[in-house]
Amino acid sequence: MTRRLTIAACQMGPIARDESRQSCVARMCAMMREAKGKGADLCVFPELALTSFFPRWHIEDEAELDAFYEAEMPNAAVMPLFALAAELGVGFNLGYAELVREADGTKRRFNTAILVDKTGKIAGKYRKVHLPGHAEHEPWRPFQHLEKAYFEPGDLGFPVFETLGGTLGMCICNDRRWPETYRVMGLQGVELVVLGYNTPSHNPPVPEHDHLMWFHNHLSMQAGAYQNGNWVVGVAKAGVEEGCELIGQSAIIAPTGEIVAMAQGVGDEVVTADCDLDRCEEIRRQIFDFALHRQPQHYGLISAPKA
Ligand code: CDT
Repeated sequence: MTRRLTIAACQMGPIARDESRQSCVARMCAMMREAKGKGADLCVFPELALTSFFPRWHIEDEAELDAFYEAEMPNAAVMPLFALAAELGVGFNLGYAELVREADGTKRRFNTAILVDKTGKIAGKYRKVHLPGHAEHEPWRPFQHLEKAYFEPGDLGFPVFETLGGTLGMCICNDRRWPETYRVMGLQGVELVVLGYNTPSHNPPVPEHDHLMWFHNHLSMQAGAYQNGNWVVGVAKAGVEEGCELIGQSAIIAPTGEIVAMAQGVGDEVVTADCDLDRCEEIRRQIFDFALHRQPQHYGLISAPKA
């Protein structure tokens, strides 16, 4: 059986605040068809791909906030994407805001991603662990980053899934900057990490880093790929969204850390690469043989509870 997957990084341009789910799904379906035409086995879509990046707004009205979340998955609005995946035989990764209603009526909110297999069945779910930004309204900022108010940290860990002929894992946006994200999946034998992101080019607390946002994006993902010997596919929502510039640079990265394909623009764009999952072994056997070289007795601090 072949261990090669053709992966499509399906970057999205801006989503307006009033753009409907149906419109976003139609854009994704068009990209999935294009990806299939290029031989894709898997389409990777951005973080929170069904709505505008709403943590940039301070939203006090609960009903208004709830409108950005999905109470079930799949639902009527996204069914065309699930149906198309099954029809074409293409898997996909989709990020969305998840609203869970507990039996006692309590609401829980997560920044979530799912992996859907080639039959249109959900094969895996992940909830974002590292939530950036702030929990209170900070009016001095030109735009907010209220992920800490609108989501709770994911409670599923970093699971990996046997699907599409390989061992796949997910993370979401800020997670890609943390080495632990990749290592925890690497220790479970992950071969492909897929992720979506919404990264503003301006970071209000440290504007002196603004010119480094593109560099840090690739630096993190290339390091995660090389240091664990896995493929990484990072996909942006890019362009000027509601006045806020989001970086592009969606990339497919080999286990050697090399970028093998990258988006050219900041709009809807499909970029594909032929990814041989067996290449993970090049790194895992020759450089980072975990069984042979890791020294976990010296790594205790990493997993110790926060002081
Ligand atoms: N969506 C998301 O997690 N965005 C953050 C912005 C942080 S500013 C450095 C990110 O890590 O890209």
